[in-house]
Amino acid sequence: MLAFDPMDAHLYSVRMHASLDNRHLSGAERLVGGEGVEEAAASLVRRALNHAQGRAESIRLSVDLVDPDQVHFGCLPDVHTFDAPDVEAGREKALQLLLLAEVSEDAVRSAMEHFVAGAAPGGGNMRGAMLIGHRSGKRYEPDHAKGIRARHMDYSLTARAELDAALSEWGIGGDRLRDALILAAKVMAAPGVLAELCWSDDPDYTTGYVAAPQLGYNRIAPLKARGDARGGRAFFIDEDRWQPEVLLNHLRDEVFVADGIGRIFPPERFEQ
Ligand code: WAQ
Ligand code: MG
Repeated sequence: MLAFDPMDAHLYSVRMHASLDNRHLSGAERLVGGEGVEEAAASLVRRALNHAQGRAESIRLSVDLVDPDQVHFGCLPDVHTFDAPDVEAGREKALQLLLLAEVSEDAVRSAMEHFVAGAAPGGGNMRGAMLIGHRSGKRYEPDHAKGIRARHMDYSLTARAELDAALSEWGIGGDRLRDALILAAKVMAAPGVLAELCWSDDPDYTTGYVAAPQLGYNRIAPLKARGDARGGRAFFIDEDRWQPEVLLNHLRDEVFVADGIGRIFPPERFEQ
């Protein structure tokens, strides 16, 4: 699979962006040593060509050498999975978890209302995340269509293999989970971020999550109804402490490689 040796001084970012009718279809990134670039590029192209929501019309690949001073290693959060009886119960569970992470009920409701309405101007999906004030629920991201995008994160070869093995014991896994988990790991390490809420804009993917440093990565199914093509991401920021430049530098420019996994808990079914 991926070739990545932490001692390799030459780390490359290999990024793929696929579009259809000038719309974003799929995007992903791998961080690999020089000898892994070719395979990473091939696997990303394969992924773009096999996307469930249509055949890519245009696929762009970029390969960039990463500044070694920007590379940080860290562990993945614990993974919990909650199966809710319905969307309402799932969202209530998400609210309860976010309250534990010091996010106000107003801020949670604000984020969810934006997801439901379509958080981009005109009611579409955003390309990145909203930045939501933890008390006021106010939006701080400068561009409401683009949002804030986190990038430059991946698993080491061993962490990826360990994760896949641990997840498969409970019959879970896949690209989506892997991508969301590594993104959440980077976001929860960001200075000024208290928690994250996400559900996909893919109409067939109804599982979402709440992530926070003290709570880990909490998958909740369902957070939306099947067939609903709206989704989003909110990074809840501590309005008393966050510093825009520091946060954006972390999310955009620092390079995060997970070289160890957390605990994977068995899926838990709950009733209201
Ligand atoms: N940085 C910030 N926000 C992003 C990024 C990014 N790199 N990529 C996507 N987003 C935002 C954007 O607003 C999308 O509309 C929204 O997130 C949802 O993106 O089983 O698949 O890629 O544990 O559709 C979560 C559960 C799956 C996974 C989430 O999100 C699991 C998912 P999607
Ligand atoms: Mg999507």
